[in-house]
Amino acid sequence: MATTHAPTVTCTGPVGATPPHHLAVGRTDVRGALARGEIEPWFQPEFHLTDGKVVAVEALARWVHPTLGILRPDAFLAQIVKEGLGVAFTRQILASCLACLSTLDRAGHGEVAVAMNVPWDWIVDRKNVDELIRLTAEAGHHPSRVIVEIVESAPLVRNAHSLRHLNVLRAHGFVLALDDFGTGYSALEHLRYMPLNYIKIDRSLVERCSNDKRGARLLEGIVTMVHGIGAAVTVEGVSREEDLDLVLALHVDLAQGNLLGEAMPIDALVPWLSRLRTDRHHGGHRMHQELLSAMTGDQPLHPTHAHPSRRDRVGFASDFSHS
Ligand SMILES: [Ca+2]
Repeated sequence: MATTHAPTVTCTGPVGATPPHHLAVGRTDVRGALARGEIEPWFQPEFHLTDGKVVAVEALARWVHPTLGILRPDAFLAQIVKEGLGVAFTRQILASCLACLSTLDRAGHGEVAVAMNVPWDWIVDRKNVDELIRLTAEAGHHPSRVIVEIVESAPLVRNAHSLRHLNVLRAHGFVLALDDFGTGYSALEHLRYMPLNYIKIDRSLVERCSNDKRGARLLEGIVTMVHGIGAAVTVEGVSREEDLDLVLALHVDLAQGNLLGEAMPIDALVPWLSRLRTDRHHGGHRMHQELLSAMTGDQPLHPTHAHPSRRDRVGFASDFSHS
């Protein structure tokens, strides 16, 4: 939804640079930025929690601003929509996502899928759906490597067209996810009729849950419910060790967050994935080894860092179940 005042946005520097700080951004020239290619997707890894492998990367738009640094979508997305550039923006992100898959293929990471955020009103228009199918085929990628994350900032209108389009995408092999579940307009009712593969639980439900037994039990119930309809659960916003402990204990399927890997440009993603793979073989990546150890119950490879076993984590889950 468009805003009429200058928003306060979070702005971060390059990967590995200074921590986030806040800037006030006034009127922005998003049209020019799109034309100049200044707005591009960065990619955040999503880990499967049964084996610790990166199965997908989510495309998150970043405006590489010439003077203000790296701007997140809350600085410019509303303006893009306000200026009627939403479809062009999504098309541009899609093209970058397909190019990302080609780059990953060339680098030997053909097992990694890409997830892109798609507004509900984009799905409603059959032209967009057909374009997604066509461009994916032309790029030579199997649709199963494209995860469509359905997002909305207004109530979703259930109608025959949109349902048919979702079923068309599923029939072609695309992976469908409902984004930001548990907040805003992402309602329980959507789980009843949408042909979804994944439900992405909003970060707000995970934050503070490790210290909030009521919140953790709610999260546990959502995971059970989603598994009950045959879909998988992704949790966003895993940013602390306690968050990881919790999602492992609750049998969440996939996790994403700055603790596991921040969003990064494609040029940084490829060496990051390659380094992760190498370190996985040699036992050198601290975070990843801890993740693997936690999932398998193996002893961590870093004896100086005490890490609870899987059995301990089950006990951790029981704390929430019986309190
Ligand atoms: Ca998303």
